[in-house]
Amino acid sequence: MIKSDVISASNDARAKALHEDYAALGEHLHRRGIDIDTIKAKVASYGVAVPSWGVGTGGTRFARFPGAGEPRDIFDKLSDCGVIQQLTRATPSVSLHIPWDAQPASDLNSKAEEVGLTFDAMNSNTFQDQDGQAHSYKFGSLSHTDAATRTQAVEHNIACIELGQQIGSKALTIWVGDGSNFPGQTNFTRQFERYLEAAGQVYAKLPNDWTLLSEHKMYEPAFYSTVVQDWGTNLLIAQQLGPQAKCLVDLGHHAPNVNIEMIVARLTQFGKLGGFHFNDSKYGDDDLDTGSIDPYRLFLVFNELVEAEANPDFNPMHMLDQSHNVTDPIESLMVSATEVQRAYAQALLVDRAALEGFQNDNDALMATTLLKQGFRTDVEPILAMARFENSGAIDPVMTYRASGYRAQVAQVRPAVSGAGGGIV
Ligand code: PSV
Ligand code: MN
Repeated sequence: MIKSDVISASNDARAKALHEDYAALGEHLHRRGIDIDTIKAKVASYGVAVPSWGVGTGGTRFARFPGAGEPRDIFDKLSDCGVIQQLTRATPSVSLHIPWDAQPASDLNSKAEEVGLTFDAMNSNTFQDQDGQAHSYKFGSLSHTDAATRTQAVEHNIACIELGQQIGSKALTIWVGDGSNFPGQTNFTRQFERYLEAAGQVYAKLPNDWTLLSEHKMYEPAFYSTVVQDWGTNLLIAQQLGPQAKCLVDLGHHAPNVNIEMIVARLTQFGKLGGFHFNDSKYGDDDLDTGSIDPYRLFLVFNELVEAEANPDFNPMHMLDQSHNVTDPIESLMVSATEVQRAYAQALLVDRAALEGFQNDNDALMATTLLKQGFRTDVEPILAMARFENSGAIDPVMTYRASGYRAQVAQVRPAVSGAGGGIV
């Protein structure tokens, strides 16, 4: 964790300017009929989960260039996640990936308590073979042609639920890489039947207060066809399995230019939007930092979420899912959490009644200008004030750099070597 005097010193240097900026923005918003403190309160209570796997340097299939002081295990990862929460106050929970993070529940719980975190959705992994497992996932997992392989994948998912129950998680996210690489390799229908049957066995073991989140992705690692390739197939799964099954939307899992905010609206309308993996992308599943490529799209997604907020049953889970290759993962995750909060704050500024009026009058120009007005508003003083009042850092990245955290942990975490990808 970061020493509190480091945070105070950093905040002391910035507090006067923040108060001035906050007051100026408050006046500006007041003229627009918006109470800044109301927006700040909503932002302050907003949280997005950090992916445990995000705090290590990712790497591509070409190479991985590890940074100094990389976490050695889930306990180091939780320490890093604790720092992200300490400075941003926007990331109160962590989403685990099993078996990468498999450890006794009591150890996970005590570490989480020590660093002030809780556990979000559990992520199963049947896209990789694990030491000691009997059957390979080379040709699929929940949809494999071999019944014993499917059973192994089902049992792994059930084990994730069982561990999750002991650490306070309330959701299981299933993403499978199952698919095919050649036309003719698989029978699309039979493969999906097998998937539904196996996923149904997992669903049957879901505790009553849990959600099963199914995550679609267009391609990769399968390059010709993927079993759960889009939101349509995902919706079929969620409808087939039952009311506790919902769809998870990873922003990077669509073809370029797909209207993701509209997918969000559709799934919301039918009660099947279960959660998000936030990230950004330029070409494919790039896992770039949230809001780094297309912040307007992120805003438009939040515009749909704010629109749906009035429904008390609407409570999708929010998680980041990123891979960091050229930045310090802690810095990237802090900035990304802030970007998600920013999109939320900007969407809250949109006058919904006025928007509806423009829509009903078919005044396209005024409608879109109104949205843009929310997006163009610099809400940084709101975000910074929410952090400051919540004992976080006015400027998380500069405070983190001033703390020397990375150099300190590097002294006890041995350097790891970069693995080659072994590719073309
Ligand atoms: C797959 O690309 C994915 O988005 C899934 O959420 C996985 O759990 C995660 O990335 C980590 O590999
Ligand atoms: Mn994902």
